[in-house]
Amino acid sequence: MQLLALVTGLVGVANAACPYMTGEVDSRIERRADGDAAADTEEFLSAFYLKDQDVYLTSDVGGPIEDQNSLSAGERGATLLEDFIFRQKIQRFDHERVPERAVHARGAGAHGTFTSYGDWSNITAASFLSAKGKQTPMFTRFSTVAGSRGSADTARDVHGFATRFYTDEGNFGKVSSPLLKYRANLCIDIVGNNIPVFFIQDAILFPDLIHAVKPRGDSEIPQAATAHDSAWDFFSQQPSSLHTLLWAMAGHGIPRSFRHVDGFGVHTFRLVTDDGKTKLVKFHWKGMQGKASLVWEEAQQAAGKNPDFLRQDLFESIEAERYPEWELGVQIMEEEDQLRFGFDLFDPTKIVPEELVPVTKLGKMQLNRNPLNYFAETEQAMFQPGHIVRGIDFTEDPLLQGRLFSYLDTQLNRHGGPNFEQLPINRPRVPIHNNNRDGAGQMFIPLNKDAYSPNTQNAGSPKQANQTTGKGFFTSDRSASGKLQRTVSSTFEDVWSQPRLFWNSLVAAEKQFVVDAMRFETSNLKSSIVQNNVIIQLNRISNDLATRVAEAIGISAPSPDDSFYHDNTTAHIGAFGEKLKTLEGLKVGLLASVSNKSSIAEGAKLQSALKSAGVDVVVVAERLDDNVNQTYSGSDAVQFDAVVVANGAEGLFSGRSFTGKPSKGAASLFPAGRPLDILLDAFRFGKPVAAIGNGKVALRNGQISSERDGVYVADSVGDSLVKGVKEGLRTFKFLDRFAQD
Ligand code: HDD
Repeated sequence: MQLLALVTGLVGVANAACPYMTGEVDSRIERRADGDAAADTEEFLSAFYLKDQDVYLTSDVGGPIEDQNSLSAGERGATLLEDFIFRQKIQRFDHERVPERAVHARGAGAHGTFTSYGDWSNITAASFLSAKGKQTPMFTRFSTVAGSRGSADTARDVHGFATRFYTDEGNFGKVSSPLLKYRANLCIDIVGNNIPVFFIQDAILFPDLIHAVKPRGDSEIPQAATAHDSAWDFFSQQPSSLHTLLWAMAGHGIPRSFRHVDGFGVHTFRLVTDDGKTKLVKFHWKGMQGKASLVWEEAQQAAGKNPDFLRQDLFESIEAERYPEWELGVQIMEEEDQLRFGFDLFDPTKIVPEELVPVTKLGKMQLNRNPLNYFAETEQAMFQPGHIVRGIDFTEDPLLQGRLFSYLDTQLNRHGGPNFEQLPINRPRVPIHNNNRDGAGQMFIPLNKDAYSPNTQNAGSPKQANQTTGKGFFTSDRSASGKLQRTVSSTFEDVWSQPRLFWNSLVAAEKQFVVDAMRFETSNLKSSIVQNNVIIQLNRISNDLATRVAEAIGISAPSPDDSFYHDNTTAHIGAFGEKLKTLEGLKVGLLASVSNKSSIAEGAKLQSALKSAGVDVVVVAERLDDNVNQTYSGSDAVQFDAVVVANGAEGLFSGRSFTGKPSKGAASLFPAGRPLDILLDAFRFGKPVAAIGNGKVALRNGQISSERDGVYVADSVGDSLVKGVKEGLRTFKFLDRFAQD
């Protein structure tokens, strides 16, 4: 509180004994500060909050101002250049944007807490893993890769999963400012994706990959899509991309929500103990919600109906105090295992199958605080794989090595100078003691006039820390030597066996989704050379896959190219076919009618039955009314994870949408046939559907057999309906609904 008053006073905003704790934002702030490690983040960030209740408008330098009209010479006269109020306001507006991220521009973030499951000092000196129950504040940002900042959330893409830990690693400097009263905190970022592998093996190819995937140079088309010639030209010329591509074409490219993805650090990293012993590890974030994905038609609809599909889900879940959680795990390997599994652990296009090395769970992340300002927190969060702490070290993976340069460079570009680490969301919560100086936007006032080392003038300070004194950062004991060369390691050459492992491991329906996705993408290509090259590459993974895609684009079935064929499989690799672990935050649409009040009353009954599972029931009717949440005109199947037709609403479902005529009176309230469309779309998108009492007429009109899996019929909202809907939601997608070649 004292801190808040200090800062608000400094920036000229009226301050009292914090008179602002009212309203939506304030309740969020209060919730943010209630006892866990994130309260640390909260207290720290609150020093920077600007609150505008009951104060006068001021200029940027603090004088109270009026800004309703610009200053002019006479009532009709020209506007005067001397109007500094006008100039400042317009100029600030003109400078509101910073460059969007070159990739991963579209995203959403949240604060959270990491809790260690134990004392892991046997494998790492990292302090945030040093004790059971130890909590560390975090900030996590999810994203898509290819689209611009305003692109639709449900474009098919790899999804970013960038996590930052504000850890309490070892800087023990003297605290000199009330703004810096926090114990030492240092950031570690695991900047990963929801797919465990990457397109390329050498960072020097990253601009080529991104130029190929991004829109073409002349028309800037297409937005957030890979279904164009340059993308597939690159993929088929650079077959290291095939493995990641296959994951993206499967369900992982179109997740149901950010809450329903797993995350991966992708590279192999090193963990280092206090006495310098190293292990090689792959980082995993295992979602405690389970994995769930959309299907392509649904994702396309969602992109138009609600471009904010993913960010809205995350934001609303956290607001509703349904906090998503992920367990941080590591696959632990020895230095001598680098080539042991038949591939190179430093090749980022490879997974280590969990049958070979199981995942050891180290702790849990819970996301429990929404940002209070999107720009200041999420947009200005600047992650770097180079942010590591003592106890974690890099490896020779050439993709990782290149990233260590690129992220720092990109932040310099986005912020326009080197002081981006001083922004509240990026700032380590410690007094910074070094001889780095100046630069645009310096927020500190360094008092040491002798900014060099070694020195005697400042009694040798800042002193050098080392492993025993000051817990200095240290690098593991590794060496590098070799003849200079520009080459791909021979241990990186086989880029087909693992895509085949992935393909072999999918359930049949998800294989079909991959085939359908590839057909969609390749049928959008103009170049038959590129199309042929794609089939050649797919054929090195699987003749079945290649043949099925080729058929759709008029290319004759290729003969098997079987050098890399095998029958191995691995578990839990697909996005479909496994039950959800929790139903929290899922939505059921109850399709009701205002002309029959009892149909609407079923909403409350269903809601109370599903409440304990965290499922929300949304009552839909012709128009807004008591206990009606939304109208048919504002509703679509993509908004719901299951759809239930209420008893008494069947009159709205007369015949198929393209032939049926809606009943009189309702016609002007919603597009013709919308209720039936919602039901039919829900069914064809694989969702559970149900009917209560006469609501089954709607199923009949839609030619949906109540014998099908995931279709539930009951006389009333009772145990059997609720059990069915819950089971249906857990299954999430009924895969028999999708035709297979
Ligand atoms: Fe990257 C952003 C993930 C390879 C260059 N990357 C970025 C973000 C994620 C990833 C999640 C968004 C962070 C945020 O939310 O702000 N990138 C990856 C993964 C990779 C990868 C998992 C491979 C294992 N990236 C990669 C390479 C390069 C980059 C090889 C360049 C040589 N990535 C960038 C970047 C971005 C970025 C251009 C854009 C914005 C930013 O860094 O902060 O520097």
